[in-house]
Amino acid sequence: MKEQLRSIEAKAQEAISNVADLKALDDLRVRFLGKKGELTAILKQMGKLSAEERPAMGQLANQVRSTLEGLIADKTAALQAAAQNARLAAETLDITMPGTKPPVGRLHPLQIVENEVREIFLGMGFSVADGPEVEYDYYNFEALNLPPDHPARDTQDTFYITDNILLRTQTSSVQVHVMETQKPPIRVISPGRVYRSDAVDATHSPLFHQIEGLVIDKGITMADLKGTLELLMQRLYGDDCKIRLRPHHFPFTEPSAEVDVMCFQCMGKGCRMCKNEGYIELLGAGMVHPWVLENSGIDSSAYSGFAFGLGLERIVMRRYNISDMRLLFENDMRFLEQFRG
Ligand code: 2NL
Repeated sequence: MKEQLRSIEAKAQEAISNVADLKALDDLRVRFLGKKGELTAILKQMGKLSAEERPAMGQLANQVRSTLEGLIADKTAALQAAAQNARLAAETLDITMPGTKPPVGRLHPLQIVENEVREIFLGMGFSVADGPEVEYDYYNFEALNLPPDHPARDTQDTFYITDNILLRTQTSSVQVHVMETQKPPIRVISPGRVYRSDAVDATHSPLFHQIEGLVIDKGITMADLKGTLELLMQRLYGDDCKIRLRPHHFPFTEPSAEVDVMCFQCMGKGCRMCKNEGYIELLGAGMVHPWVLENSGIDSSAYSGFAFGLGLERIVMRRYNISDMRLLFENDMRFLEQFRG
């Protein structure tokens, strides 16, 4: 029996030292020390021993049991520590690693330049006026000296909702609302979307953006018009930028002018970019026609004013050297991500 105990002890010691996980270790505990375990089986045979042998054998059996219990406890602790270390190693967190950046949107190039133009005019004491894109024919055409049969309507063919409701072709409509509701002095700009029934190509889009300006006060002259637009262009393109006015015709202004800006590539000398002109056409302007003032209830004998309209796309394309207007409307992220507002 003594040999049996020693042999169980040796077998158990060997098995415990080789075990690799807690589950297997617990199986060993059951196998050797459990109710139906090998050690228990031996103890059940104690009754067969003589009274002299029994105490020594009992002592030995208890010693073996406590040795094995001690080994199992140590092994449990060792396996638990190893498992903990493995987990710590696997879940290591390097807090010096850069985080994952959430994608951040940016302003559209049209919005970047519109904001710049807004700031420039706010600095000159203008306010910003807003109005409907779906507009009455009256505000878009008639109030601006464009009666129903006027030939200039052909160049601004638009989308009609009904006979007298349409998508605005210019933001002048907003300024007619301003003239009806505000008394001079008036200093406003009206940026916004406008529509024309044009086919899409590199320089045309049925939807584009305009910024119009309107100033009405006593004693406003063409000099105010030129000074204001010159300042705008110098803020946009640099202090040595010059502008040039050429006579033109718009139904809503008299006199009217097309405004050219000095080519920044050749500084007015003439190059490929400006087709040897030295200047590039950028916007239209003029003194508000007296009938347009009167249409909106402003006394044209007391007040005068100037107005201008510029296409935002053209300014943006010049600024960023963009050759095709479609790029501004296709929402291709590879294109849009290049602009910083
Ligand atoms: C262009 C340039 C222009 C205006 C817009 C305007 C507005 C009012 C009264 C008079 Cl309320 N004029 N706006 C003036 C001149 C030019 O736009 O090329 N338009 C077709």
